[in-house]
Amino acid sequence: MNPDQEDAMLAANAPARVTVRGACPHDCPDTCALLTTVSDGVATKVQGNPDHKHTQGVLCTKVSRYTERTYHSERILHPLRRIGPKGSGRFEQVAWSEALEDIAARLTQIATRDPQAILPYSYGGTMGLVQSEGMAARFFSSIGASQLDRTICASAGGEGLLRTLGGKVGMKVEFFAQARLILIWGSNSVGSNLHFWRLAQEAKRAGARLVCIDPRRSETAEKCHEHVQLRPGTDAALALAIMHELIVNDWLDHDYIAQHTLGWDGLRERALQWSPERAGEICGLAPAQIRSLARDWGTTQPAAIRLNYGMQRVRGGGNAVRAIACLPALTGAWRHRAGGLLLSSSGQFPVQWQALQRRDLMRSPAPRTINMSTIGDDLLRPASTEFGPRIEALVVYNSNPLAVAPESAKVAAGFARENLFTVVLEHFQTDTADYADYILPATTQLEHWDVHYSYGHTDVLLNRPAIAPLGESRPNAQIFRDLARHMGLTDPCFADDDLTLCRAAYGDQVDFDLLLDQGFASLALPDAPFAQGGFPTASGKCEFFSAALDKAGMDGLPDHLPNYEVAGSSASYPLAMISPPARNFLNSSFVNLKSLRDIEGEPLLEISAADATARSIVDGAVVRVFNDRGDYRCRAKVCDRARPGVVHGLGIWWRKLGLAGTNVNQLTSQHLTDMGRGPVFYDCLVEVQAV
Ligand SMILES: Nc1nc2c(c(=O)[nH]1)N[C@H]1C(S)=C(S)[C@@H](COP(=O)(O)OP(=O)(O)OC[C@H]3O[C@@H](n4cnc5c(=O)[nH]c(N)nc54)[C@H](O)[C@@H]3O)O[C@H]1N2
Ligand SMILES: Nc1nc2c(c(=O)[nH]1)N[C@H]1C(S)=C(S)[C@@H](COP(=O)(O)OP(=O)(O)OC[C@H]3O[C@@H](n4cnc5c(=O)[nH]c(N)nc54)[C@H](O)[C@@H]3O)O[C@H]1N2
Ligand code: SF4
Ligand SMILES: [Mo]
Repeated sequence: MNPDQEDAMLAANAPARVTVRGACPHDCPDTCALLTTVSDGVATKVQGNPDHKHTQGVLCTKVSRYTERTYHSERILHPLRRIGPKGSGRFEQVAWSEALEDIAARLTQIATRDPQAILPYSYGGTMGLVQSEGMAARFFSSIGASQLDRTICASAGGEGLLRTLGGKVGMKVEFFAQARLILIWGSNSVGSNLHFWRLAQEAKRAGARLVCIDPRRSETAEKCHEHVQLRPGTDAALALAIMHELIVNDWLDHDYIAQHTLGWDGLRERALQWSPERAGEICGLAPAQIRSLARDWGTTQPAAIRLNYGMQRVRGGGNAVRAIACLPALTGAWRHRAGGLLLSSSGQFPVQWQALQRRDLMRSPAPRTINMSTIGDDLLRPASTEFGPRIEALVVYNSNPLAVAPESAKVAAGFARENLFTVVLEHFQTDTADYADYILPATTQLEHWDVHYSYGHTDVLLNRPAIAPLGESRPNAQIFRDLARHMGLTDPCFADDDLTLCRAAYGDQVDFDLLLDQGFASLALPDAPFAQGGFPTASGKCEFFSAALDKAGMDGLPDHLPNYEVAGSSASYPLAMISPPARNFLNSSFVNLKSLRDIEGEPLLEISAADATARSIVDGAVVRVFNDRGDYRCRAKVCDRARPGVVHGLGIWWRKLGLAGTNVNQLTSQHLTDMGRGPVFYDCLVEVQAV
């Protein structure tokens, strides 16, 4: 049966019981291969594919309940038009034709004045190449809309990696199982990178030592041999002090440094300024712990670092990633396939971006770019020569900015503007959808085609639709095709169907028949990518010194940049707050699934006994967490997960499902990182009070 026939069969609700191969769409490094059981056209079970080596038949709790999400009684199944005030969440059902005609007319009207007043807003709701920016990019380029700088997650670390290793490249994840030492750095793998954690366990059973570097005593930290509980935003200081020790003890691979790195003399001089005593002061660590960590790194082979994005959501995030990414080259860890570093593997996929997204359709000169991390300020900005036109229309898909973007009070005020026209493509009536003029019902991963890359392994995955679209829902790509037609766009690229887009995503770089057949395909990559150097930088070396950064007027060498909001610098707000993910939510997705919300209970603030006692806060009390940007109510959890001086507001609750209509992003700021223009969610001072 060819895929089209299979589609037809599914649409016709053939009574057969079938198992359909798919891919998990979520913004998670594991990119699992799914097997969905379908009986009489209804998906009854979603499981991990046992044949896929990275999935091994295991899914996380969230996605093993995928049918609960798909068939949720609150799924949006019809186009909706606003009937109440913005934000009130009151809508009426309308026909697709009416919604599309009206939206096209409104967008056309704005575009006639200046198409840059239209802004797409999207992120990682689905990571599929087709249903994320596949057809959407073609549409927004063609109409001349403003471009969106998609910085909200990984851009500081991404740029740090680019300037050091040359891109989002690194170890093959499977070889972590053979390492003798693993530093799990800024990552709660148990919660957010489960399949990596399994490899780390395998290494541990074979005798490896696991060290977790994290301000929070996370589910992962408590299961490692050692927890290095540093203050938020001090990772570069720690990495530089490790280098200091590598140098003074001569735990260096001089040959690797000479042949495959750039800028050693400068880095050596910089690192020698970072004694464990100096770094210890900043990090809040005993110098002896830094010395022993350096000894472990300097004297164990093969040694590997699993870095994750949790440590780069602070002012110096880019520099911190640069400093850490230097460590494997100093000791020659890259010589072994089980040594080196992995932050993201996504740069290794041969995605045919131009064929898929057709950026050639963009007008010249290119429209302005708006940073998604400052959407609060930008929605409130009037027209000006520097900024350009005021934002008059927003098309939101695959994202929930009211919940996830920093400084929510401003985001909410922006979305509440009566003269802003907002369209939201969604599965559910999220906090953001409450502010829409139109909500358009989107299909879920069980209902559409897509093809995936991954940032945690190196396999391509194909997702076949398992069931027919529920209600009147349509795939994102279909909605953008429909809008293109209603706006009179005639380029033949708008006729490409989703399967054609799936093929275009990798062109002849991946065997599509293999994908159709088995659902996944491994990229052909060397086991030890930088054993003999060959980094994808301009110099071909690991760049301790970056000429590109230097030329841009920045420090060419990595350094520690203190947070914008350093603990101890404000009498009013003495506590540093980080807001890492709660294990059973994925960003703000799944918060509306009762069974998962029941596990998480209520929005929590983890606080140390010392800080709680000083404020007469008892375990389980409702507290007010606040700073000049706003306040947030949640329940205090007095526990040793938090070190004194640091509190953890676990994320990311829907505002309307929290205790008082706001969530943790009411407190975060719109400051940006040193590199990559990213948000600084974990660089945030607060005070806490019992209520
Ligand atoms: N269950 C679940 N899984 C997820 C997600 C989710 O929300 N829930 N989110 C997904 C997304 S979008 C991403 S980007 C990825 C990765 O997302 P990450 O945010 O990296 O996810 P975690 O690994 O859960 O958390 C990072 C860890 O970094 C720690 N941390 C905070 N500040 C610092 C610091 O300054 N230094 C150091 N060393 N550590 C710090 C936090 O305490 C936390 O334990 O995970 C994905 N997987
Ligand atoms: N305070 C704080 N804030 C954070 C973070 C943090 O750690 N702390 N983490 C940040 C990070 S790492 C990230 S990546 C961002 C994530 O921010 P987002 O990418 O906005 O992630 P979600 O909150 O999961 O919202 C995704 C939405 O897309 C919808 N969706 C899923 N699939 C589809 C589809 O096929 N079509 C359509 N139309 N919609 C779909 C889902 O229903 C969901 O509402 O949040 C950031 N915000
Ligand atoms: S969210 Fe992550 S761990 Fe869970 S099924 Fe998806 S890819 Fe796998
Ligand atoms: Mo993310």
